[in-house]
Amino acid sequence: MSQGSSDTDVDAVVIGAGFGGLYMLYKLRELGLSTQVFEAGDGVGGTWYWNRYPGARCDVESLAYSYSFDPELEQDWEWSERYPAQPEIEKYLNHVADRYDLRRDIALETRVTAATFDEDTTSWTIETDTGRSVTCRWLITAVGCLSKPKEIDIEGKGSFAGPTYHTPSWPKDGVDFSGKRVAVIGTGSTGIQVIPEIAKQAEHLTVFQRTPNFSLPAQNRDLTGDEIEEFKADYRHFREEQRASAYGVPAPPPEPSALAVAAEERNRKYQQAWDKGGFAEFFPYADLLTDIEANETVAQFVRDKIAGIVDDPELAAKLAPTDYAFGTKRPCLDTRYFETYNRDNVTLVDLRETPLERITGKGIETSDRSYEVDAIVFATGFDAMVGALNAIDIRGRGGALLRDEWKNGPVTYLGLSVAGFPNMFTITGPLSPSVFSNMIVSIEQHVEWIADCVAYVDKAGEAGIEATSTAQDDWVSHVSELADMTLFPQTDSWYVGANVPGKPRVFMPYVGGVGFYRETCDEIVRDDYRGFDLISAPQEA
Ligand code: NA7
Repeated sequence: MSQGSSDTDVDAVVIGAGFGGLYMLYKLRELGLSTQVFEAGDGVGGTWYWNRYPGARCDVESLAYSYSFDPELEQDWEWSERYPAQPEIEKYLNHVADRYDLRRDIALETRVTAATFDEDTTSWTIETDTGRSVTCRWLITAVGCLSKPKEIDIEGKGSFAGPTYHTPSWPKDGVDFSGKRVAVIGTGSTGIQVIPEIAKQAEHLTVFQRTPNFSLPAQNRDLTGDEIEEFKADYRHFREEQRASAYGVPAPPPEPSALAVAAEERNRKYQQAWDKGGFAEFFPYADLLTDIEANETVAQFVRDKIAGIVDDPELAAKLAPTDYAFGTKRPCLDTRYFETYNRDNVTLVDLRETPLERITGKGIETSDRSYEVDAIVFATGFDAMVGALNAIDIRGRGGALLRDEWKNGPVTYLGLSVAGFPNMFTITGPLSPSVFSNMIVSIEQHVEWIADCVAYVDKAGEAGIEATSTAQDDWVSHVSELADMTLFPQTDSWYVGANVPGKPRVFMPYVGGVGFYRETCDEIVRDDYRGFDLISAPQEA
């Protein structure tokens, strides 16, 4: 047991049993801490437990989107495809849970509803929807960045007589759309993955698009035994490169400016990236996300591709984004998404021309007509970055409620810690690289940093640790100054909360890159946890 704490039921509580929660449990056990993980789902996997809609697939390559903490695990596990599909990632996480005997400390089907800090004992009381309550010294949230679905903000959403499906809570047994007229609302990463799959099965698919998205071909395929072997032979080196990279995916260093080279040369590079598939090589110039003119070169390249794929020029124009910079809304990776619109059984409804007015018993009404359908699929996104944390009544010093502290947008120190909420850590919390990176690289870095911090406090014989508000203010300013150097804040995206009505407009990820961020976090540790105060254990009477 850790020292310096009051008597608590367990040393640590971790909320969530996805990639973050599972590894956190593993690390806390390594430190000898007793840990209770609470997970709302009836299985482990987090994002990859819930998002089981047809076509659900990660857009980071499987060999990179996996744990690096155990070289034996990465050697033993065999990925089958270049980009892993949901069932394979879920299987991987179940394997991890079994391999390290993690399940005995995970309470499934248990949602944390409240967490309250007690200043006298430097401990937390955690409450759940099953009525179970636990006290702990350390509270670690591993709730995911895109895990709280956005409330469906469409009039009449409950009035449809047929079945409705929400992509983040897809039925485990799947859905058969054969012979059905299906509507899909939403064309973000999820819509772009689900639409080609439903189109293959449904009698007719009508896609309701509000904002077109830039999407690139994944060029997904099966991995060959030889390439896996070759990759695994140098895995450790690859992991080093991941950690030092900008997005947790090694990429060639960018040239300074897209505008400094001839159009033919630029297009040659974009074409090369297009053929290769994925995002990694799609940003070959450093100014693509800082200079709108430079950005336009790649945006136009993708628009031309859409025009080349979609047979009907009018339809192609509707599918091509024109009013925001490429990459400033999360770009998507697809498998034959634009090609799907060449099918006879697929119709696109452009909600910018004819806005969606309401859902009725029979289907969907826009400003000019109604569409009768047999099933509706909502792929309408998430209350990103803060939604899952704000859904819990987290009370820190003086009973302050976290979501009140965040009413003007999230404030954190390093995206890891919040002033006034001692002994609480937020894995991939807002204002850390998180969604701006290969999540697994960021998760591992946070988990290891948190474990080191807990060990440091224990070694010092102290009861806890807490971010100072000065350090937090400085971090919040730093994150927003970095973002302001880019084109990101100008676009209405979930990065700035623009997809959720009433959400404060704050750019929530850290854009300085995971390599630089890691160095900053490590430097803070070397500086005796600069920006943190230690909390002394209460004196015995
Ligand atoms: P996104 O990217 O937020 O996409 C949601 C889509 O749903 C998007 O096209 C929205 O249009 C659309 N939407 C949302 N609400 C409505 C209403 N009321 N009417 C019409 N259309 C609506 O979520 P995803 O799940 O696709 O992807 C989230 C992330 O998960 C993704 O970026 C990856 O990182 C993984 P809008 O753009 O708001 O006009």
